[in-house]
Amino acid sequence: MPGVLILLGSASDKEVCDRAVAVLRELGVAVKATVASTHRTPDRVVELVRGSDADVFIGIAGVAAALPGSIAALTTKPVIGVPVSGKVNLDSILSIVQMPPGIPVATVGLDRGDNAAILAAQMIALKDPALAKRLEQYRAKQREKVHADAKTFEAGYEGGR
Ligand code: RP5
Repeated sequence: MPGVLILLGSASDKEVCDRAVAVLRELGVAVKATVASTHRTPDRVVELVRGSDADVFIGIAGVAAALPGSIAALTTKPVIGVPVSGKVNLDSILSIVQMPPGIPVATVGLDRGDNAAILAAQMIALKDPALAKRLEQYRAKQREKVHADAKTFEAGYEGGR
């Protein structure tokens, strides 16, 4: 399946995955998501990554979040890592961002499955003009929302005077 393969370290990361899947679906990007823990099921991670024809991988994991790095070790395709929040937070961020030289993972913010999805779509859009156009429209929608919010916000203050 060309598109995006998302691996979650645990079903407990589902909420972050849902955000990524929602954005990818909105952008019309094929996506498959499944649970595969690099600590608890290392063989499953190897099988899934080696057997995948995805263009981009997203690894979502918390605590000692080795999953995105493990995916990156198995492929030369781009890997995006999403650190999941927990009791400490910096644990997952540093585990994903501090990759050794030669095996990069593009790391987005804590729980930012949505940004991982957009970044993945931007990568795929380099060779997909129709997707590039949908990304432009997605950006335009965000712009319009800020303008609308600004109007509502200002009107709220004017009403309070
Ligand atoms: C990580 O450990 C997972 O990605 C999850 O964020 C965290 C906790 O996992 P569970 O104990 O909820 O399965 O591997």
